[in-house]
Amino acid sequence: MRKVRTGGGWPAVRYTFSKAREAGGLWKLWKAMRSKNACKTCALGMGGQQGGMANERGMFPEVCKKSLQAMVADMQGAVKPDFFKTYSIPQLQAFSPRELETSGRLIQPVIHRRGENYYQPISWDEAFQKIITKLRPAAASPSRPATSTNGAAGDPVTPNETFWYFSGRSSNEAGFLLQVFARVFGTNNVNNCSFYCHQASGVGLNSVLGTGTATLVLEDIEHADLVFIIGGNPASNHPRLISTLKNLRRKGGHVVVINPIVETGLVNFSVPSDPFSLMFGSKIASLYVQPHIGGDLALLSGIAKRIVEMNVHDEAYLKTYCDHWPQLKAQLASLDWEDIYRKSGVEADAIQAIATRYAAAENVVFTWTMGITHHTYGVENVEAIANLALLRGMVGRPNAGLLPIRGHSNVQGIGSMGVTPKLKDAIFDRLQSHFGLELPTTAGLDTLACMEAADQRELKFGFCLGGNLYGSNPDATFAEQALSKLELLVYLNTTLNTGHAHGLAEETIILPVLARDEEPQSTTQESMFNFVRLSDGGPSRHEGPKSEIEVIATIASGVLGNSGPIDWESMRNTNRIREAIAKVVPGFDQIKDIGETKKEFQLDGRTFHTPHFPTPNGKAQLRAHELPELVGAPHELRLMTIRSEGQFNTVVYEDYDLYRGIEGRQVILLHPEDLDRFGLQAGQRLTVRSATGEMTNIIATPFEKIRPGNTAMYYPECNVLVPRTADPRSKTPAFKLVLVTIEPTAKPIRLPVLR
Ligand SMILES: Nc1nc2c(c(=O)[nH]1)N[C@H]1C(S)=C(S)[C@@H](COP(=O)(O)OP(=O)(O)OC[C@H]3O[C@@H](n4cnc5c(=O)[nH]c(N)nc54)[C@H](O)[C@@H]3O)O[C@H]1N2
Ligand SMILES: Nc1nc2c(c(=O)[nH]1)N[C@H]1C(S)=C(S)[C@@H](COP(=O)(O)OP(=O)(O)OC[C@H]3O[C@@H](n4cnc5c(=O)[nH]c(N)nc54)[C@H](O)[C@@H]3O)O[C@H]1N2
Ligand SMILES: [Mo]
Repeated sequence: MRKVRTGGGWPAVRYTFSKAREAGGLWKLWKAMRSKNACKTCALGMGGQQGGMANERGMFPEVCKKSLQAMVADMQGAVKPDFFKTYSIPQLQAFSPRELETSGRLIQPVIHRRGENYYQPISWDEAFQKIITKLRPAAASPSRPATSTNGAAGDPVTPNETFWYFSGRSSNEAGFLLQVFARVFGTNNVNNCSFYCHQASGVGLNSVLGTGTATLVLEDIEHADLVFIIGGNPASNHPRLISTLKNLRRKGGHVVVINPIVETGLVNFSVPSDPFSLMFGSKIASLYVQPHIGGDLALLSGIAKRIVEMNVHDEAYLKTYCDHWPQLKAQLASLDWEDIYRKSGVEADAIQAIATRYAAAENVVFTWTMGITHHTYGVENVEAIANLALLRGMVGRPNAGLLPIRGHSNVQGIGSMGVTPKLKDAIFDRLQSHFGLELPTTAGLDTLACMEAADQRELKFGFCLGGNLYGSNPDATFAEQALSKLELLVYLNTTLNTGHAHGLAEETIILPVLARDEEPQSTTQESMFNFVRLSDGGPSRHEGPKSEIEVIATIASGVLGNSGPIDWESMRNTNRIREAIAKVVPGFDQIKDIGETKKEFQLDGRTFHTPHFPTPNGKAQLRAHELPELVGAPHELRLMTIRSEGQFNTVVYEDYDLYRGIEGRQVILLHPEDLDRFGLQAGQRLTVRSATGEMTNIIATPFEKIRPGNTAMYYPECNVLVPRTADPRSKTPAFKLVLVTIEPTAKPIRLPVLR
């Protein structure tokens, strides 16, 4: 097995060339990568009008493996004409996520009906008619037959029997159009993948600061002298952040990593665009601390307690710009050190080392990812990070602040566009007044609640704008069952994923859509720094797929007609959608003529360089927390479910996890001490059990970089093990803390063959 001691580097460069071959040549890939479209992977915001491979400050070249993977995946050939005739549903179910992804680009709408073995081709017209008939309100459609001709699945549904799920790859325009349509249709069951991702960050930041996104811009990090990386693996998942960290280290700054796994790429990374770094590697972490999974709240509180004990907090700032300082101070003082060590798994000297670094720094940025949000106390985790930053006045000034490192390339924009069950008051009011609408006021359902309602047969129709709702869900067995109870489920996707094989309703339609850089018109995306980018679109690579906007506009005008308050037909034009966004979404005024001016912009009111926050009294609200117990009996392990280097969420590009050096995905990563403790051998086949499910024949893989007592497996394959337990405040499942037991898988009993 290749041993990798640094992230990035030559393997990343070699990878580029091998991907170029797959894409049909280096020139073709180069052209695609340089086109003026926002990057399709994470929300760091590469591309747009600065040209591909440039960051939002115009710096070039900025590129990562992920963007190549995503680009090459979109550049692949179409699924073979006989694909859906060749592979039955059981065969598709046996495909791995990688095999599904590499089956090719979807170009033809297909439908699967319960009881049949295969997906069948269906024309666009038929598909639209089916969906429209299902949704058309009785009153508005005298032409609809009174009784259904298609059995139960043909009966129309009422608005609150539908749900609308959005992934974070679609444009602001598609997101806005679909959410407005769903509301005018009559439901607030509108949600996005954020509920499985950074929702806790939005809720936590809002509770402390009254704003839900990063408080700073990219340039601020460049001038920071200390960056915290908490609960994330940006070396694999946000590689371009690593160049920023490398530069910061070179200038004498520091990086503190808090993560139960020592991630190779966070220790050393060879940045391919920097010759010196490429040759010799760059040190990333100055200090690496390994808490137990779920130990962050105790650890963060411990650091805060130490900062106050050392008297290096900013008492004047806390008194002037924050509420509840006396309460937080008293609560920190009351915490018991032994309790902190035990619950975090971090000892006094490590806490002291972090506090000392923090105390010595002038400009500090706190970043975090899924290791923080994927817990039942994800919101508290985020609040504790905010507390820690506020303690030294690091929020509301240049070169410092809070930065949730977002996942999908436009997940933040999708949120800004109002893809949440409850609309922000301002958006709600402006939508009503601008269009003269009457919007529903019923409580909408979050993502997991939609799945549960589907399981209760309270929902009958689902519409998924991208993503893989089945594959991203906790409790995969339940997810399959819940979706199977729907009458009609519509997927808009570019490629096949596990949802298309396992997430089957009575009738399931897959509509093939264009990727961002194939759109006939320009679209916009929002980065995690609140920067709005313009993507030009480009020529379609295949005949067949339609633009998401066209699909949504067709369905909306078919269901609601065009004589009402909104002329859905005219909404096929992205300029028209942007005019509406400018009128309705606060801060987005400049989006109105971005199609012409091409002027990308920073959203107003999102960056905080002075300590005045959009809370009712303008002050930050400090929050005190109880420390959660460290769970896990001696016979159990705490399991985190994570991504490998070679995947993007439920899409698996390759089975090898380069920086961790792990071959294969049906594995459980165990510290050698745990292997010994349970009397197991490396390579042995294990059964992994949780309260929710079990997996057999999982390979025990020694991994000395994980904190003993904790273990890791790859998502989405392991989602059968993840319970539906969610954070009550953000509704985010605890994907990073699943209690499991392990034992050798019993060998299959071989019965004698009777002759
Ligand atoms: N290559 C690639 N890039 C991606 C994605 C991808 O799948 N592949 N997905 C995108 C998306 S949608 C997202 S949300 C992001 C995800 O980006 P990340 O959050 O970085 O990804 P995960 O693999 O979920 O994260 C796990 C990290 O959290 C650590 N961790 C686990 N539990 C804990 C804990 O209790 N405490 C602490 N402190 N750390 C913990 C793990 O050791 C691991 O390093 O990446 C985005 N970018
Ligand atoms: N156990 C476990 N579960 C998790 C997580 C975890 O860490 N552990 N992470 C969670 C997180 S952070 C997230 S964000 C979710 C991910 O949840 P989702 O966003 O729902 O899933 P993805 O796998 O990103 O979706 C991939 C699909 O998007 C489609 N696609 C790609 N580009 C486009 C496009 O331009 N338009 C359209 N319409 N479709 C497109 C492709 O067909 C592809 O199959 O999973 C969550 N689930
Ligand atoms: Mo995510």
